[in-house]
Amino acid sequence: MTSNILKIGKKVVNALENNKPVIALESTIISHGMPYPQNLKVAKKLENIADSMGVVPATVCLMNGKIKIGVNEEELKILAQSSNVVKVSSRDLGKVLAEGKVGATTVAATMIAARLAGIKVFATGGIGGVHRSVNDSYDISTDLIEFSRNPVIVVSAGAKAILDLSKTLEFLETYGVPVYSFKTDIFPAFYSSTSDLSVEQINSVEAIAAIYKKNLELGLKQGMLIANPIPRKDEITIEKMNKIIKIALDDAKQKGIKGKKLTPFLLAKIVELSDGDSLKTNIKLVENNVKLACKIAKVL
Ligand code: PSU
Ligand code: MN
Repeated sequence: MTSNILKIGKKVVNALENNKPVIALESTIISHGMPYPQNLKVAKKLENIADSMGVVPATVCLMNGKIKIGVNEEELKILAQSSNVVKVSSRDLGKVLAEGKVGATTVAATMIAARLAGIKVFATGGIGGVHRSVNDSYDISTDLIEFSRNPVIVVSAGAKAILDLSKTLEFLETYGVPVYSFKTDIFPAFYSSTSDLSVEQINSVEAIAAIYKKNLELGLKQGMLIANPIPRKDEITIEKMNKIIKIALDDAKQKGIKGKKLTPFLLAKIVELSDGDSLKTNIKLVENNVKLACKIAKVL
């Protein structure tokens, strides 16, 4: 289904019409999750990885009052460089479209866009979730809600370690969202391949596709979270990360940073505190997720 609110790139249209594999990619990670110029390099690299695997990449963003599904190099540059790009989650979509501003889509908004365009698989770094401060702040990412109402398979390195992972998993369970870890029963913690939480293990892309198809047959609207641990050689251990995260969280609290600014603030602070190591890890894990998403898209 297309509508005039979508502007789908030629390659993506062609792939969707001919039943060729497509994956969606988000743009908040480019505009608000990583610093320039690494963000631009990463955005291009992710598209290249998909291309080289025979899968059409569809980076999603908002421009000129349309949801763009698939962007060109010029548009990637704007997303990476401009300081006026709005972080767009579900509730911001209508407003930013009405105003014709440039918007970078979060996991939540990208899932909506993927559903509208008929894209079934989406790769990101780490999804948003229940924040550790939830008891005071009530901060729970809309990403989790959109998982309950958009039938899209999202490949993520677990959930961002800045979150309360246990509550994040409980929330997803309450909303009926299937969560599987790929080739392990441990739920990974973004920068680290392990955590003290376990989820159901899934061992093949065929098994993922089979479950997804059954869920569609059942008329279920929810998506699916595939947790893909970062390779051991690229990880930062959870012990090391927890120390850094604690300092970043304290800093955010002291500065009174809340709402949609919190996640970008924490990510940037963690890059600073880890001397850039967290950025390298972040890049590796997204690349790893794109590869798995491509394999899933090919069997679907
Ligand atoms: N994963 C990353 N970097 C990011 C994000 C995810 O590696 O910047 C973004 C995603 O777009 C996710 C968003 O949807 O952070 C969550 O923001 P919030 O907690 O405000 O819902
Ligand atoms: Mn939030």
